[in-house]
Amino acid sequence: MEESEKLNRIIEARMKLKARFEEKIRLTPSVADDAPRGSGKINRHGMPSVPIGQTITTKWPVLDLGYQPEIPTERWRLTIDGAVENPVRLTWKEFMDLPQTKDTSDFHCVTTWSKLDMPWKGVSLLDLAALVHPKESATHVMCYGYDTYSTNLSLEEALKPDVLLVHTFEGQPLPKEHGGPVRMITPQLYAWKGSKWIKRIEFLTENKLGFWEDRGYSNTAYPWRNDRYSD
Ligand SMILES: Nc1nc2c(c(=O)[nH]1)N[C@H]1C(S)=C(S)[C@@H](COP(=O)(O)O)O[C@H]1N2
Ligand SMILES: [Mo]
Repeated sequence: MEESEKLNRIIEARMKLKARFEEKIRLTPSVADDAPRGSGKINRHGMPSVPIGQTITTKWPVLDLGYQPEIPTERWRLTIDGAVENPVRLTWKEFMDLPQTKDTSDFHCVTTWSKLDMPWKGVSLLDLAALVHPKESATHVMCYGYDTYSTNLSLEEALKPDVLLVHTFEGQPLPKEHGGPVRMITPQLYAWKGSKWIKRIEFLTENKLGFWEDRGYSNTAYPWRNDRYSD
């Protein structure tokens, strides 16, 4: 298939997915809360820029499971499978040939630090979904890291336009300690929802719990509701 035709197919599928999830996304708490808890000026999705209980840091702390896998880009692969019409296993080159998105967004860690205005570049999960065509029955994703981490998301959260698989931060390759070569980011949820060293995205037809969600963290993780732990 020609490059331009591939791109057109992704754009067409992206528009259909957008239409399919538009209403659900509009109703998510980080867009629709009428009494969001937090302070500071209102951010681009309508929430106070500093969620309740968070403190701004300019440093960037590192959180992991005590192990930082070393994945050279030649060995890196991204599998996207499960409830999709067209499962793929992408090489680095195939990933970098997909439409690239630049965005500046905020990062809220459940351990109470937030880092604002982080400039990223990567591939949107929406475009990756457009590539694999989620089945009508798909409702969630599970993301897996090379370090055995996992974390789950509903599709109305995962398909927001600022959810990216990033490889570049401040114009430089994403450092290994922060999940390089590629990690996911979820600016409208606590940051544990974004897997570092990402290797697989599995589309699911029902919700399942990831690593932290299974150990008492919230399934939903809404920063403006102080939604840190499951009850
Ligand atoms: N693969 C993987 N992803 C992960 C984690 C992890 O341990 N392994 N920790 C999560 C948590 S709890 C947070 S707050 C962020 C931290 O990202 P950072 O270390 O770049 O600040 O990554 C999330 N993604
Ligand atoms: Mo975290």
